[in-house]
Amino acid sequence: MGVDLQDLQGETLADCIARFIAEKNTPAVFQLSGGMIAFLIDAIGRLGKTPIINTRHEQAAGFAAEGSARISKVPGFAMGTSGPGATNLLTPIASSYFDSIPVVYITGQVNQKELRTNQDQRQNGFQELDICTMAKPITKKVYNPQTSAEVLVALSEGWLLCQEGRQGPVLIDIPINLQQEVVKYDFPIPALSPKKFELSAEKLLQLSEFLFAAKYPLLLIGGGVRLSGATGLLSEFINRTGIPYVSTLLGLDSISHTNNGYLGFIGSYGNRWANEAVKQSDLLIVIGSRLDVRQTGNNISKFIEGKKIVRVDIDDHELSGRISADMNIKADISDFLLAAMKIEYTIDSSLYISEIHKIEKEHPQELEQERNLSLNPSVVMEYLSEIFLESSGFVIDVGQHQMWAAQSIRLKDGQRLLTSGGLGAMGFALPACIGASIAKEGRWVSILGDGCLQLSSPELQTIVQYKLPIAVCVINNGQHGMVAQFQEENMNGRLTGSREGFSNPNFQDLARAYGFKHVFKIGSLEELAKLGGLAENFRDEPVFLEFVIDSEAKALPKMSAKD
Ligand SMILES: Cc1ncc(C[n+]2csc(CCOP(=O)(O)OP(=O)(O)O)c2C)c(N)n1
Ligand SMILES: [Mg+2]
Repeated sequence: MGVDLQDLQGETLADCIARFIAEKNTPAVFQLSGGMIAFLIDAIGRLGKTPIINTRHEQAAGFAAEGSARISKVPGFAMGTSGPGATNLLTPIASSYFDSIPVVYITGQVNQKELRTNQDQRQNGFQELDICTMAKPITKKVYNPQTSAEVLVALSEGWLLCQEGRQGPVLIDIPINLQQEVVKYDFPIPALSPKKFELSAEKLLQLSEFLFAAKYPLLLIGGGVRLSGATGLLSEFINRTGIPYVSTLLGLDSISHTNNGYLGFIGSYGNRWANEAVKQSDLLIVIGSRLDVRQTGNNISKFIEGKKIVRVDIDDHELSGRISADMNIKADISDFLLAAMKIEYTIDSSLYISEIHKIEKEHPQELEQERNLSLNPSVVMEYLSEIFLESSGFVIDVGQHQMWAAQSIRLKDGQRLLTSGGLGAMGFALPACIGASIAKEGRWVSILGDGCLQLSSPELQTIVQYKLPIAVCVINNGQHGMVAQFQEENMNGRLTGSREGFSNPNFQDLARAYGFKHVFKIGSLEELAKLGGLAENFRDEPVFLEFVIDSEAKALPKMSAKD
């Protein structure tokens, strides 16, 4: 397997792994302890080069590693012990797979002597569990090494693989007896050749024909732009060509929100004017988005009606997915933009842009709500963008509050917005915000619903313990609002399990019990207005803000099931 023979003077495999991780400069290893990873964590601790961040749940460790990787661009590391520690990692593994985030997940495994000998035996060792089979469909690759040399190969290959092409997680399951072995080999250097792309002259010609024939070209920006590190190139492309643009949920932080050509957030819960911009466009260039149902609605023919569609994606499985385009370009987005900029093309879209902004003025987001609310969630989001204008970014959970945030938060250029896209996992925001905050200094803002907080509240302790400058913003509508809205529309208003039979603790008391010193409850516009003045007091400290929202507030406009 091409390993370099070297005398490593008595280093154990655990020591080698600790050294490997330290050399990679990942911001931290996120973990919850357990016997089967104790040697690994001990080695990382003794080496003292990589911070170990203890979360209160392995799921949180995984989400935090994902948050860290999204921000630092260095793959994250999350660890959990065998059995329940490993199964608790499955949700973040799926999350990083669907959103293409490079994370190395390491699970401890029982001693090889304790492993079951046949697949019909349920379990042999205590907490023995076949995590590799479970994680296989939600990783780029699982590694089930049998020797310490194979662990080294797994780590060096997995490290590259998670970042190569379409990024995503890998899992390495390491038996405890191997961790303690004295290793005679150093890490091999695996050969993974990055695939390069060139836009063929023929495709370039077709693209330019599409562009010159179009009256209303529009760019649809997805999460792939950030992933390929193409945000700078994209803004150059936009400035050069003058093509206006809309964004998907995951694309929101790859584009400028202050440029006049930004026509909003699209999709089932998108801004009315953004969806109108898509409808009116006659050439839609989709960059790094898989065009899932949340973006196009159920009615695909309505979505594609009256326009040519060009799709650019690194993954051809996405290109052959739900929407078939007039032209598919399999490419890394940076490579595509560089090639596309060779086309001498600009367009004056000012009329189209002003038509769309007119709709925005006539139907402002906050007036989409059906009735007067004591606190309008869109106004809260606009306000949060203002008072946290200087923050490094926003990390949003899953539910109505997620849509309110996506519709109304106006990002400053460079500011980040993270959320759980493909998996839509409640409980993502708080731990992912912890990871983001470990990866990059500055104020971070986590926006989460009352339901989501109850999936992740133990991580309030992690925030306080590590003194992270996170503003925890809870949008408390006393329910699983997104489900209640769905039930109201589809189940004759029966709200079983979402509002009925739902309860919250006193979040103010909870936050104080965890040691938050700055704890506020905001239930009216007057109280909201005072918040800006208070912000000075909690500049770099954890702060807990609870916004009380009427349970009747909805995520609107909403495409109907027929759209
Ligand atoms: C782990 C998980 N369980 C269930 C769901 C289904 N779900 C989607 S949104 C939602 C409600 C979220 O409640 P809350 O955090 O209060 O947000 P709200 O919709 O009220 O703003 C639920 C239960 C999910 N997405 N993830
Ligand atoms: Mg709620």
